[in-house]
Amino acid sequence: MTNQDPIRWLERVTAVDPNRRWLTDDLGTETYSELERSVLSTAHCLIAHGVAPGDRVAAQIEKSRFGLHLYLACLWMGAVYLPLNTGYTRSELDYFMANAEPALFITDDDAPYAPAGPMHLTLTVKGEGRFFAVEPAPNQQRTLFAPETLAAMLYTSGTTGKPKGAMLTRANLFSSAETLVAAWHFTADDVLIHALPIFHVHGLFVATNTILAAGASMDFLAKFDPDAVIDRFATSTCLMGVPTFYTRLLSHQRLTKDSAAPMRLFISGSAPLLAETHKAFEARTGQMILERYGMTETMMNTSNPYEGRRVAGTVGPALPGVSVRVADPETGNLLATNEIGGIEVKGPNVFAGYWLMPEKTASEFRADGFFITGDLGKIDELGYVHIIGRGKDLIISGGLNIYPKEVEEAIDALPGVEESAVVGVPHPDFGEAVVAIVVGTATPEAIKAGIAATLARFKQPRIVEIVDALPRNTMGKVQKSVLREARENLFNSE
Ligand code: MLC
Ligand code: AMP
Repeated sequence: MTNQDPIRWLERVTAVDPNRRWLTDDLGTETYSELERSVLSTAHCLIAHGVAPGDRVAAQIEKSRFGLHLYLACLWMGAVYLPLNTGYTRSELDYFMANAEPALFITDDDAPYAPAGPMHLTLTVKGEGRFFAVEPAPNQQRTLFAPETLAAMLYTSGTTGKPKGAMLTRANLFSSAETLVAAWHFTADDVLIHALPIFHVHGLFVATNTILAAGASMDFLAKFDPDAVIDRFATSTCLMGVPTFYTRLLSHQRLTKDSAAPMRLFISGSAPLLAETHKAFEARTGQMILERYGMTETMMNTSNPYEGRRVAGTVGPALPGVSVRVADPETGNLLATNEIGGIEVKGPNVFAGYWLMPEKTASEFRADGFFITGDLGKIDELGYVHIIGRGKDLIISGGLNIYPKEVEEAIDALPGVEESAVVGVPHPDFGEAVVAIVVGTATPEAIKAGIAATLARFKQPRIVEIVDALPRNTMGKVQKSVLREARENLFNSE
């Protein structure tokens, strides 16, 4: 059991090669033994602040190595790490605080938001702040936690209402990263260009955990910048990104066969990669992007093969140990090869349920333990999964999820608004962009200003249109597909 724990990854490297590089960032290089020391001292500060195993530690902090120390320190001492998108507004945070009841809330600075419940400390990207203004607890042996113990909680929104806290266990984190190391052939010699945020599954678990599990290294960039990423090709081996990374790289002249040659692997996920992007990238660099499919609740489900055919427009077969099937969304009956239905997943990667929502959790699992993803797709004769669409009303913009319902509720609460419909419209940079179609006397400007304080920037509509009425079907339901189709080319000229 003890060997099947994420903290073992760290101990495994420090036992044999303590001076191996963990990451390089703006502050310089950090070795694995330095990482271990930082994780231990951060864990002892958490304990000194009164944080106990099982307590939630919420953090809304800019990306830095100290965020990784905090995450791993939570794992070390058994707290549940709760990372929050830095774009979340005060009202979004109020909900998370009330729902998760964290013992501790950490931000970059003291200024904007002080929640009523938890202790509030600061931790900056330079590793300063009130978090360290405490005498660390005396050194102690690491406690061995059971694999099913909660390790992290990540909020995902829902089609019907408020965000849900997806509970991920130590076993989820461990099995997922171990699977990816093997599937994607990671070794200690790899260097990952890490340009994703670390408040989501992709940047925190798929990227960071896989590197840790392989005992490999990262170039840890504060954010995605195509120039900085291309600069790193010469000294790196792998990039993980959302499709927007690849479309932005493609619009860069410095992306060539030569510049990309030192890299062994480009991975894409979190949103559909257009087949044309896949093909354009191959034509330009001679390398095929490896697309995979995952979800906050399930970590990674499928992946195109490392060796073998990477098929554009598919997300590849189920990863080893993961079962993926397609079923009729209504009846749950299994469908045959190439039939389109709901994608369902089972395996050690699948989460333990939604925080404090047992009924919601139960309704999203089949009796035999398969999780209903809400994605629509099919499995072809070679076992490759094709994602055809979404059963859930969800927009994915630049790899970030937006639930239209949440945006509609914010708009509908404004004066001069009768009703609204929010849809995702094809966008050349973000894949999809948020557009609001509103009935009422309010102006687009007033609506944009009215929701600015309640919704994170990435959820706010790029365009607000005022119309006389929304199209409805005979049942009175708003026809979002009609609204979407009429706007297919809205962003083409951008
Ligand atoms: C930024 N903006 C966005 C946005 N990102 N709007 C919509 N969608 C997004 N994703 C806003 C900014 O606030 C800004 O607003 C304007 O758009 C232009 O910003 P930018 O400078 O172009 O954006 P940038 O900072 O470069 O960010 C774009 C990005 C970033 C694609 C690099 O969004 C990103 O790193 N996305 C990755 C998200 C991610 O990690 N997803 C994984 C989820 S886990 P203004 O005010 O200037 O108009 C998951 C599971 C799985 O899904 O399978 O992996
Ligand atoms: P999240 O809730 O942020 O974890 O987003 C998970 C959702 O992202 C999935 O349910 C899919 O709809 C979508 N997704 C992730 N990877 C892919 C992919 N490679 N292709 C298409 N959709 C994807």
